[in-house]
Amino acid sequence: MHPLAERIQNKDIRALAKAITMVENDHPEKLELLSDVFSIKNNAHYIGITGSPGAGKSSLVNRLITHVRNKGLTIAVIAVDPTSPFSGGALLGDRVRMNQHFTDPGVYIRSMATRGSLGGLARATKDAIRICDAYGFDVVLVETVGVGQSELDIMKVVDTTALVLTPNSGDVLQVFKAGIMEIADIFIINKADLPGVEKLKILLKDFMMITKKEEGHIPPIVTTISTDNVGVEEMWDHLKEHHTYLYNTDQGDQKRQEQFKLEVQELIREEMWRDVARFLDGFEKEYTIDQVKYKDPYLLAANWYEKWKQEGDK
Ligand SMILES: Nc1nc2c(ncn2[C@@H]2O[C@H](COP(=O)(O)OP(=O)(O)O)[C@@H](O)[C@H]2O)c(=O)[nH]1
Ligand SMILES: [Mg+2]
Repeated sequence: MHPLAERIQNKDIRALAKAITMVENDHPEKLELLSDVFSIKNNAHYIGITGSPGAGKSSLVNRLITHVRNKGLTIAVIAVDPTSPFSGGALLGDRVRMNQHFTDPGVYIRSMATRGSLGGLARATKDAIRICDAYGFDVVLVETVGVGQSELDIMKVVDTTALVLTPNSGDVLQVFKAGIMEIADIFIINKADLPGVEKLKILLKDFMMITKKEEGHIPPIVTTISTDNVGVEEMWDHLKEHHTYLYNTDQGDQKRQEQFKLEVQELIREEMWRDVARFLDGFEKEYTIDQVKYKDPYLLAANWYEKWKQEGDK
């Protein structure tokens, strides 16, 4: 077994942090480590929290941490920031807010960004989730910053996706366009102290009619006021309920099977892309940018592809 995997299994928190950094940096031993990590996973509940910036995700996560800890469970939180490692602001605010949990060994908080990882942020996030799972956390929660394509990718790797909306913000349409409506397992109307909750509920139900699946889990709508700790228990109960559904029904089984298939495909794609990238790196030196400028891109791509295949056949 990879020494880091062994240390993670023995609850060495520094090994956990180091392993996640290796994943972010696409370390050469990454796949070997992850395969060992996978063999010691403990089946934690993977939860994703998504929603527009300012919807109250971090405030809710903070409340949830306390709630989960009171139930005697441990929790890892991964804050994903696809923009850059320099964004600071939002995450810094989160850190201050979540500060109260920093000395609790049952809580681990980590922010993630891609630093050129080939598989992208969603891939790195999934690997980080697995690492936290292997360490033995009962719950691994991922918080994203917004509702774009990378959020959508990330939400495809968790068990349960909670979508946080706020009354009168108009973010429903944005969320709908991003395709997040379809993958949400739980809708949360946060800031329920503000007017417009009933209107949003009606709107949500309309959208649910459009995106409705033929069978399976019907996403519940939960209202919360995270600043006053209202609705957090209900939110947690619904998250758990969905987890139970995943493990006890055919549809849940099917969903997990789909995710597994997708993941294998993703890993193959990443491996192949690694090859292609290496090839292109070398090949670009032969075709300088000046030569490329006025050439037919289709022809050039076909040309490169042929060369790549020949390389592979050798
Ligand atoms: N009125 C009200 N404000 C809230 C509520 N939840 C969060 N906020 C505020 O909304 C702002 C953004 O919250 P934050 O948790 O950082 O949102 P995030 O960007 O989705 O993580 C903060 O100023 C919070 O205090 C709520 O239930 N009601
Ligand atoms: Mg936040």
